[in-house]
Amino acid sequence: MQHPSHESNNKNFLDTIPTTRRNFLINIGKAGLLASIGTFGAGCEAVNQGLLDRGFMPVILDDLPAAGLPKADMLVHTESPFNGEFAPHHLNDDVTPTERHFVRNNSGIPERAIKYDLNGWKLVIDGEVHKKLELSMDDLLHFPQVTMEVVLECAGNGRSLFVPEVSGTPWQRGAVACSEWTGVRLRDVLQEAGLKPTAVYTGNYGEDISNDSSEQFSRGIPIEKAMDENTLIALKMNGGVLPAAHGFPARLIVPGWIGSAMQKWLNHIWIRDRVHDSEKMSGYSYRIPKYPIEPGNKPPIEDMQIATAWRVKSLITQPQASLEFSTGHPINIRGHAWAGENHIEKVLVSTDFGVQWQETQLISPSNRYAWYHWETELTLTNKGYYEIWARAYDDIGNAQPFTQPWNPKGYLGNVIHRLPIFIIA
Ligand SMILES: Nc1nc2c(c(=O)[nH]1)N[C@H]1C(S)=C(S)[C@@H](COP(=O)(O)O)O[C@H]1N2
Ligand SMILES: [Mo]
Repeated sequence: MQHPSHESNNKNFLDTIPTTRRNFLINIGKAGLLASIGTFGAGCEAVNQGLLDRGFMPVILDDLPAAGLPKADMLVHTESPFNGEFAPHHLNDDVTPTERHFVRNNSGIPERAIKYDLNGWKLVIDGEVHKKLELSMDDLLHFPQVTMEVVLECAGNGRSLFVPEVSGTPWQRGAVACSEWTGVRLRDVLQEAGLKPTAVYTGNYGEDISNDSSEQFSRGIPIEKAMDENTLIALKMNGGVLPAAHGFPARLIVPGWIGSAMQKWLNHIWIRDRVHDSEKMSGYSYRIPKYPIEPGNKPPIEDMQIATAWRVKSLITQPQASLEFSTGHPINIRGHAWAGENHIEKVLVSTDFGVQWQETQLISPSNRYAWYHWETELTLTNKGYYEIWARAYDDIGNAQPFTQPWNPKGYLGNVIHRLPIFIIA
């Protein structure tokens, strides 16, 4: 935990902001590139004036280089909005460097973030509070600053492993990371505003702009989780300024919970007297069936519930998949494990498709909600094709499944990681 003085912190903060860059917006039509328009507002105007065909909306193209995207070695799923992840062997670090953190955007990166522009920015806290707050960055830096490592994982991580296939970004295993986040406890800010007894949920809003007809991306968390000492309004990532792609100037960090709870480009927290009922909290969005369902089946909406904490999970980050090793040569196996609100008890590995399992050495996380590390050494004495399987167990009796239980949107996938290797004579 750090409590730097306001002055030094603020100076650091401004020193690390990169030079101003520009983003742009382009409209792409049936006939290809139609027009280049300076601002999103102008784009909307073009639509309003009927300059664009019906059903033909502007597509926001972020200035990706200005936002530091794509990152080197990234597997890019979509550029607009930008979504990209890393192969597991790129995630071997104990603390994920910023340049290896996946990026998941539902819409365009706000111009303010790309320009690292604090001008006019404030964080509004309103709704079921005694005192509405409008906090500047300076105001936020006056609260005690807290630093912790936190696993951040998209609810759809592992979606590509669902059978039958589900729609949505086909994340493999890399929409997860564990970086170091610094910021203010959300609790401290909510206490300053004074919660009314009617406060039950947050409604989180960011400055991102929607590039289709859907509502602006907004999710929320129960007041109990908002008041947890580990829930942060993060202002820094890995000791540096919060990058544009990761939510400059402020984002929520909601440890143990799915990434969508961690609103980026945060500028408004509406304290609700009911469960937040935005589009992304409703229907099949970020919701899972209340009971196990047959793969391919879609339960009625009333049988869906909000996805919250992650399930027990592990990742093999070493060796890289499909490498060749010689017979009798010891192989170092390493990875991470995490379990949402729970703790990891052990991680076992198998090289014979789950017949026999062996213990690994478990290394405790730096703080609650950071990932655990595990490692072991294996020697295979016969040539052939092998798979290293890793299976994590949490402290309340759960372990990773061998095949992926199914849900309509491919959320909370935690099937065991199978890593192929070849042993040659
Ligand atoms: N404002 C805003 N916040 C957002 C999102 C978004 O599209 N807009 N995506 C969410 C989702 S679904 C995830 S998984 C995380 C991803 O955070 P990252 O891009 O820093 O990895 O941000 C969350 N916060
Ligand atoms: Mo996500």
